[in-house]
Amino acid sequence: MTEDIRSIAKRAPFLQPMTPWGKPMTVRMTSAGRFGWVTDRRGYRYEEAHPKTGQPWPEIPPSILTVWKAVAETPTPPDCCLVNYYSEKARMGLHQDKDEADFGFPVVSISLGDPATFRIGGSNRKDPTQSVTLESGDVLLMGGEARLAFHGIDRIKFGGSTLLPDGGRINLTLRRVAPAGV
Ligand code: MD6
Ligand code: FE
Repeated sequence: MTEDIRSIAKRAPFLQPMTPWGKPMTVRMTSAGRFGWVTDRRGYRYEEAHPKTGQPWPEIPPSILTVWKAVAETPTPPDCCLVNYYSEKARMGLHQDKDEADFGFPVVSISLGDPATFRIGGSNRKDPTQSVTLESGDVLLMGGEARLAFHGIDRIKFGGSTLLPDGGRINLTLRRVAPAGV
């Protein structure tokens, strides 16, 4: 699967996303599938082309689609695989994934490389949170009531895995952006 991610990044280079309020994110991102998730001064959204190359995103590799088929409990395929790369100091603030059309579809996440402290709460930002360590190979599904739970990454344990030659962590999140049948 790491080879497949390398070929995605070759055609759709990792970007340093900028939040709508002008702060660079610490995570590097790219995508595969019909839609890629992007953020800049114009806000968070899905786009059908890479913002730098102008090209469509690469297809989602079969090795990654297999994970969705195994756990998502829907015949509808995902149309976005967001690829996040965390280097030593990268983190991701508490957020909800809610730019998709139908929250009946889950978000399926695959963690690779260094372990990370994942924090998850409820559907209100102020709800109490719990932390869990995501290790390389872990698959996490957020569906049903948890679909709109706030979540984020507090930190990674840099060098805690030897999977990636330069260290760090990759997280893949598979989503269905468009409604079923579109
Ligand atoms: C991460 N994950 O694990 C960030 N979103 O690096 C997410 O933001 C996420 O793990 C939706 C569903 C599952 C996730
Ligand atoms: Fe998320």
